[in-house]
Amino acid sequence: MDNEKLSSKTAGKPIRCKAAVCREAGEPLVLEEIMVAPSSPFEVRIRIICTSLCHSDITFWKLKVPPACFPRILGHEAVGVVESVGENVDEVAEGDVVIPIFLSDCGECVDCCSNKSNLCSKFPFKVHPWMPRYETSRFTDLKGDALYHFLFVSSFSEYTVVDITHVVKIDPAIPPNKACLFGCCIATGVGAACKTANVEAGSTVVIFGLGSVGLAVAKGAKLCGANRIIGVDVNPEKFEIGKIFGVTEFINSKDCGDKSLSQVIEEITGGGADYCFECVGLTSLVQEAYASCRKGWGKTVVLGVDKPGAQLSFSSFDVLHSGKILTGALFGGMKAKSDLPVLLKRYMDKELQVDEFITHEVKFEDINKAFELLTEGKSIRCVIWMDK
Ligand code: CXF
Repeated sequence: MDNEKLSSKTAGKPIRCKAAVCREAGEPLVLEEIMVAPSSPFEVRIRIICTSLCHSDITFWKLKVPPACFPRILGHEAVGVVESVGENVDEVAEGDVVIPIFLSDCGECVDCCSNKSNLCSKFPFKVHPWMPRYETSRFTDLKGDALYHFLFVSSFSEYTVVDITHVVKIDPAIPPNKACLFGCCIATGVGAACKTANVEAGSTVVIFGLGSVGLAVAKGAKLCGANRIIGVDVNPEKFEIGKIFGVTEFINSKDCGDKSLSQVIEEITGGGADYCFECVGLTSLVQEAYASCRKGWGKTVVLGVDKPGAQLSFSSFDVLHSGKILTGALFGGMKAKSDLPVLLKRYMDKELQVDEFITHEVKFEDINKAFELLTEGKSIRCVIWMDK
């Protein structure tokens, strides 16, 4: 090991710290002391400053079938400071502020070298219990038993270890409670509108589901100059909230009478929307979104996470005759290392505001409160501070 890299007092040694461990599906997280091993080569050990809670954490917290596995350290939307780095890491150094990202950007594979994809094939995205490179865990409980990782991030711990291909160095001037949101929600929603769909100025956008990702899509669509941003949700309170994020019209999907949602949308848009975004994770809604976009050029982007194995069904005749595009995007199609810094700059330049996403902030010991707020639909984003 390079001596220069052993500059911090803790580098190269295991760290004992607090983590919120999910020991059983759907049960409150258990705050316990754990051991975090030092980074192996190409890895970075990060002291988490704050993390936020995303719906995907809830999905995998509740899930009882594979890829669920316990005990696991969840959390994948965070910002932290590099505590130490393993061998062969030159891109970041101790003290750097970083965002760990659930998608790898190795910079070497065909996909990372292409500007057409953000899906690394060296370390493909999976809901995996291990570190990507060595298929081992860096976490153990005080009995010495391994704790599983989550989405290569596991931010519900004071310290975590992340592969360098999953780490993005950021401007330390960015407020941490805002920075962490860029680790999933903002990048996913804004990226989906600005990069995956490449929404054209003057166009009509429909967003199915006004949760945090849907609201981030609205922000992105507004940045792109969309003319109409139609929000669809079952909760009428979401319209007032949506307006703050750029939503211009609202459809309550429960109030469509004897028409289907897509019939209502086709009527009010005069033939279908230019872009549809499914942000719930329901196959039936993906089908409605596809049916709601305009023949010839309509594009539907799927962002929601449905249950494992959920299947879509389309008539092949309709697909042939519609000329529509259906695509999915992880992380909004954004490349962690090249696109995220550009988005963060747009935030720092005040082109993109994100303050309104943060509805709650809690201390680490109150992390289960964050779960309650999100499951009860009371929060958009609840930031969890590790040391406050
Ligand atoms: C992701 C979040 C992590 C699980 C898969 C979906 N969302 C956005 O890309």
